[in-house]
Amino acid sequence: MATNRTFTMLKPDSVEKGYIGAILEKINAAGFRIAAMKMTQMTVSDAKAFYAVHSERPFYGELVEFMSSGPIVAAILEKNNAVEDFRVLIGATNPADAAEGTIRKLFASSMGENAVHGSDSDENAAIEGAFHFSGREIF
Ligand code: DAT
Ligand code: MG
Repeated sequence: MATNRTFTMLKPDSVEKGYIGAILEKINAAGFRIAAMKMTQMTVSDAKAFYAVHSERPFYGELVEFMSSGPIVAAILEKNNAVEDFRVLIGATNPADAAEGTIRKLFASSMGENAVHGSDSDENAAIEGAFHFSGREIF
């Protein structure tokens, strides 16, 4: 397993509820190194572009509205097998289906407001990281 990177966002619900510290603690405890991190807010057009792959899905409008509704914490995380291991750490998309101890089980309230984003492939991790960070912001 090569050391590699994934991209995450602590979504507006996590920031609003004061869960930034608790979620970062889980990420650190799972062995991820933080390569980049910032608090930011996506505009509606940012969120439309970020989630363009979902543009035909019925929840796209709701997703774009929610993800642009408040500040997020965006980060690039490094670890062996980063993409897959982070998906395990966050749990299923629907928190009702998420395994015990996962970030979504602990902190998410619904399918839409599900606490965190995690990239689904190395290719998308690179695209999503570059969406939010310039080269000078990645360490
Ligand atoms: P994931 O975030 O687990 O990769 P996804 O890529 O299928 O899930 O969808 C992106 C986000 O869209 C997801 O985190 C929450 C929202 N979403 C997905 N399916 C939904 C649904 N059926 N209803 C409402 N929001 C949904
Ligand atoms: Mg996804």
